[in-house]
Amino acid sequence: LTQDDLKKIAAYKAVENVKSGMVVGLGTGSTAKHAVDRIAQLMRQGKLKDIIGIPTSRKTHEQAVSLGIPLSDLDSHPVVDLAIDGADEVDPGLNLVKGRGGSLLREKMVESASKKFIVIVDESKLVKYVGGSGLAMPVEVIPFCWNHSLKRLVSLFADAGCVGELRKCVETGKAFVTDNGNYIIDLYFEKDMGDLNKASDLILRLPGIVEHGMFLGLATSLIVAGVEGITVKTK
Ligand code: DER
Repeated sequence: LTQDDLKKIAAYKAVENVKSGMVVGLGTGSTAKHAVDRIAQLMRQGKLKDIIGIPTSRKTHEQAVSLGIPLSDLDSHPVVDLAIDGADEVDPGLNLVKGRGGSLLREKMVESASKKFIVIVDESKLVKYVGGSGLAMPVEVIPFCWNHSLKRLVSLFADAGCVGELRKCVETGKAFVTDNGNYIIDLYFEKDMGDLNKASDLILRLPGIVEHGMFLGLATSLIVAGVEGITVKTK
């Protein structure tokens, strides 16, 4: 079983929760891609009808259009029945790190408007604490004085051994620009940052910060696909 097989297994399991007539938040990333494919497949088979998709990125919007999934947005559907999305990290309390694909802002807007939010991951995403993978915890910032924002963010978490860097496009070497025209500062932590809600408040209080990639208390259930099988954890 490859990692992508596991992602597909988790995604297909999550889509069992999609019922005809639902407004469904469509996630972004390589795991969520399988869920979107599966929804379209069930629609083609006539097993799912009257689905309205709310995409969490331009990329997912394009995928859904190519698959013929009818789409809308939060202006027309301020409450979403079910969102299905991947994550970069999941801690034991179902807190997430998301956004390594750069879509965290629209993902968080959709997922915070959803009655149910199922996170789909392969087992490599499980961590003991948020930031524990040693990989990026993304923060979306306005481009204006991004380096100032970077320094203020890093100084907030100095005792967690935090460093930060502007996310760049591999091809161009230029700053990565999100769907919303903003930049991303990737933060890396050596140690646990402690109280996550406090950390979230500190980050969002800084002028120039748009949103961060910690999804606290948003997920309502978790589907993990591992080599030993699937586990489902519901809050
Ligand atoms: O960027 C994102 O938020 C993605 O959902 C990410 O968290 C998971 O991406 P993956 O399924 O490709 O690992």
